[in-house]
Amino acid sequence: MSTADVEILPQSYKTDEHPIWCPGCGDFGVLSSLYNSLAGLKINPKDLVVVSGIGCSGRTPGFIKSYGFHSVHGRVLPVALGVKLANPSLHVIGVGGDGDGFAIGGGHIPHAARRNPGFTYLVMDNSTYGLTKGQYSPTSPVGFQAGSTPYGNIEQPINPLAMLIAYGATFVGQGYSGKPRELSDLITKAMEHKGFAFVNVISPCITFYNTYKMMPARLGELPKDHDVTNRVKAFELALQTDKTYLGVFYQVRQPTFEEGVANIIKSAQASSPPRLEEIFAEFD
Ligand SMILES: Cc1ncc(C[n+]2csc(CCOP(=O)(O)OP(=O)(O)O)c2C)c(N)n1
Ligand code: SF4
Ligand SMILES: [Mg+2]
Repeated sequence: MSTADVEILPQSYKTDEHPIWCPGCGDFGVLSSLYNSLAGLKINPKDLVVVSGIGCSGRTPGFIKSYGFHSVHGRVLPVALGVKLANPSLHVIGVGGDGDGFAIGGGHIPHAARRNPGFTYLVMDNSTYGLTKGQYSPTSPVGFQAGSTPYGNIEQPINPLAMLIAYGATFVGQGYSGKPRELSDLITKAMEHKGFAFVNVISPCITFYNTYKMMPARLGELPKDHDVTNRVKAFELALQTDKTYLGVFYQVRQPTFEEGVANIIKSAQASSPPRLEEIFAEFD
């Protein structure tokens, strides 16, 4: 992967399009952290592809000077995997919301996690469907009141970190849009990771579910001596939902999907695969 040979600054990634998010939306913090990480890593915009789903968060590719694909609701992961597989030398980032990723797109998560493709998946988790006016989402708490749950949500929320650790993602972390410097460090680590890197970002929707006031009391640091390769411990920490821990919960190095595919191609090229006529002959 090449890095830019000219000086590159966070603002170098800004497009002419101004985000139309509500003033104060958490997604602004995520975007500025992302600009900082990209500049710190000196990623050449021509080597970057940002893939999104649908939602307020799904607008992100429009605000980053790079290749971008504002795809279909819930389909960030298969599209990003396809991009990475087509050209493994690209830096690929998938972005989307909690509804996009954990509701309609939830079925893709186990397969992305176990295949371990080399890209970063950022979920801007505001625990609501922001774009469609604040319905409850898979991460809304019990009791959440909205137009779709006027008597309060009765469903237990998904725990994204525990889910991704359980499914075998090789990098699992959590950040907060209100702590952009720490978030940028986390995104940088995720992008440097070789394999599937999942980052859940608490990114409040100030219009439909403003959690900014309650967040400071909830925030917690992961224990300094936490061994990120200890999956059981990472799972235990992910389950401690009385605090919102920020940082890297889990990280291990395992073969990536694209490395596996490259090996298959090598093996196939080194052997003499059956000719098509031979395969067809079997069905005669
Ligand atoms: C197939 C399909 N179903 C439903 C929708 C309507 N829809 C658009 S965005 C969205 C949910 C957005 O919530 P989330 O993914 O959390 O993103 P946010 O807006 O909160 O960033 C829904 C249900 C759609 N666009 N396509
Ligand atoms: S509706 Fe919520 S998530 Fe969407 S832009 Fe406004 S504050 Fe952000
Ligand atoms: Mg959302």
